[in-house]
Formats: sequence, structure tokens, C-alpha cells
Amino acid sequence: MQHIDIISAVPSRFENALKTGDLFFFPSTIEKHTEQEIQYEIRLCPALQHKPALPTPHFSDDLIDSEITDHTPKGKKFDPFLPPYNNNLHVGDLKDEVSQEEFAILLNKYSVVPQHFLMVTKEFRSQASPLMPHELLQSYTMVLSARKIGKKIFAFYNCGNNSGASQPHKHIQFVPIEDDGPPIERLARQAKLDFADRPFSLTKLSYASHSYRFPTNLDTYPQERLEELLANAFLQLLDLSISTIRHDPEYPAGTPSYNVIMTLEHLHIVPRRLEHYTLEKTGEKLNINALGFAGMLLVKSDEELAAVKREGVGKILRGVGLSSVHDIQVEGQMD
Ligand code: B4P
Repeated sequence: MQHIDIISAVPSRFENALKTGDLFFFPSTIEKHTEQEIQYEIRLCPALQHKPALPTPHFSDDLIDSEITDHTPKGKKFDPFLPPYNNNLHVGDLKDEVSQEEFAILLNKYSVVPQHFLMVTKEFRSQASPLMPHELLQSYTMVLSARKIGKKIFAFYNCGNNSGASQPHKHIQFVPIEDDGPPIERLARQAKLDFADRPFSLTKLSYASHSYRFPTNLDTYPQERLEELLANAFLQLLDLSISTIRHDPEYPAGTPSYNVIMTLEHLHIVPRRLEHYTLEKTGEKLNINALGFAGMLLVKSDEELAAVKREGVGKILRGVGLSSVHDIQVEGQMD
């Protein structure tokens, strides 16, 4: 299937899966919340309290499908991202012609935002592994194809044990954007850059984040050149994230965790230290994924909403992220 066909099919496939009961939709309300001149979005979704609990797996680079995720009724372990797929959630397949890697496009079975979908590797690959050039290319082409038919989406990837991911099988997620992009994008757009092709940091943020601005004419790039640019941008941001992590003597051992956010205009990587933030008064754990670092928090009760506002989104994100150690705009490959 072509990217445009996938994007065009998602709305009707979403409605159908909802009707057949193969997809669960959890209604929510959004509150805008401003701190230090940054406008965050806090989504209150009490219905998620009734989402079936899926066991938290351990991530590793060499996981095999028999070792992962939840259990079927017979007690056999089960990976929801391996074929055969539920026909009502499976929108279609994509193939990267150069690497020959195949992906399945699945509707998010537990959807908070309508038309949220996933691109999963057909063969098991680890969610703790970095995005490969062809995965960046396929993701960006999806975002670009949406724009070509008047739709706005962005991609995110929760990488590693402490990134907020709950599935260890490699999956990149896509969600529609309602207005002019997620909060981090509005901030990134305001950044004045001295060097167009170098990573930069958003200094208003309370935590380390590394961003790269794409050239405005990426839609005219031939595939090979586009893949090279995306891979290069990703590597520079990943280098900076690893370098940020190396400044933290208490960083957990093992493969580093980080969140990736890809919009039409920017790529962002946010290194992660912890999966959950523990709320001070209640001791409850708040799960933060890449959407949290896009500036979109998710809470499941009025009490959690009040606690998040009381403690502050900036403090919460800093709590699960790292301190910024790099200059505003730097060349990649720093110590
Ligand atoms: P992960 O990378 O593993 O983790 P996640 O997005 O943080 O979702 P999680 O599963 O931890 O759910 P949570 O309660 O935090 O993503 C796995 C994805 O696969 C998820 O989207 C999951 O729903 C989906 N999935 C699982 N089993 C599936 C199956 N059999 N078939 C197809 N898809 C399957 O959050 C609940 C939901 O809200 C998640 O979708 C999450 O992405 C979304 N969300 C979180 N913050 C949000 C925000 N601020 N705004 C809107 N949505 C938000």
C-alpha cells in the first residue's frame, strides 16, 4: 500500500473497527495549561482507568516473540504486533523497497485520540533499538503524505525501558494534530537559528531536549537524499542525547531510553531517565511517553489533574528527563 492510501483509509477503518468492537475508544477532555510561557495540553481521560491491564515486559535487544507481552487464555505468550493481525485493525502493509523491510499499519486498539495508528515491524525488532534510516524515511513520508492530502499528523517513538513504552516490539505511532502542532512544535518554530543544519536546544524547557529543523523543501528531495538527511539528523540528536546521559552519574544501567517526536518541520529527541513520575502528595505514578514531551500530558482522574497542575508540568517532565548540559546550538558529536 502507498502512504497516501493508508492515510486516506484510516478514518473509515477507524469508524468500522469502533463499530465492530475491535477498537476501544476512551473519551477525554483537554485543558490548556500555561507555565513559564509554555502552553501545555493536559488530557483528562477517566475512562482509561477501565482499560484492561497489560503486563509490563522487560525490554532487551535480543527479545524473541516467545518471551514477550501478555498471555493468551491458554497461558501462551502473545505479541499483538506479530501477524496474523485482526482484519479490522490492520489497515495494510508497507515495504521499504531498498531495505526490503516490511511494516504493518495497525489502528491503535486502545485509542484516546481518534485515528491514532501504528507502524509496526512485520518481523520482531526491539523497541530498545534506534530508528533505522528506512524507518525514518517511511515515518517522514507518512507525515508528508498526510499533509499532501490536507491532513496533519505527527510521529512519535518511545525507545527503551524508561521511555514510557509498554510494548517491546518495534512500533512508531502517528496521531492527528488538531491545530498548529503539538506544544513543543510551537516552541521549536519560534527558535531563531544561526546555523540551519545544526541541532538546537529549546532553552525555555526545564529538561534536556535536542531538536533539528528540516529544510523547507524536503518534499522535493529524492528518496535517497531524504533518507540520508533524516538519518544524519537523527544521529546528531542521538549523539547529543547520549552525551547528555553521560553527564548523569546516576543514569540507570543498560540501553539508554529516549523519546522521539517527528513533525513535518522538526525532529526532536528527549533523553529519558525514568519511566514514571511519582506524584508527591498521593505517591501515584504518572506514566509519561513521547506525547508528554510533545507537551501533551495524560491524566486519568480529576485528582491526578489537580496534582499535575500543583506540582507543575515542567517539574514533572524534568523529573523523568535529564538536565540540559549543551549550548543552545551545537555541532553534533559532543562529549
Ligand atoms: P507504547 O509505545 O508501548 O506505549 P504508549 O503509547 O505510552 O501506550 P501504553 O500502552 O503505555 O498506554 P497508556 O495507558 O499510557 O505504545 C503501544 C501502543 O500500542 C499503544 O498506543 C497501545 O494502545 C497500542 N496497542 C496495544 N495493544 C495493541 C493491539 N493489540 N493492537 C493495536 N494496538 C495496540 O496510554 C493509553 C493510550 O493513550 C496510548 O495509546 C497512548 O499512546 C495514548 N496517549 C498517551 N498520552 C496521550 C496524550 N497526551 N494524548 C492522547 N493520547 C495519549
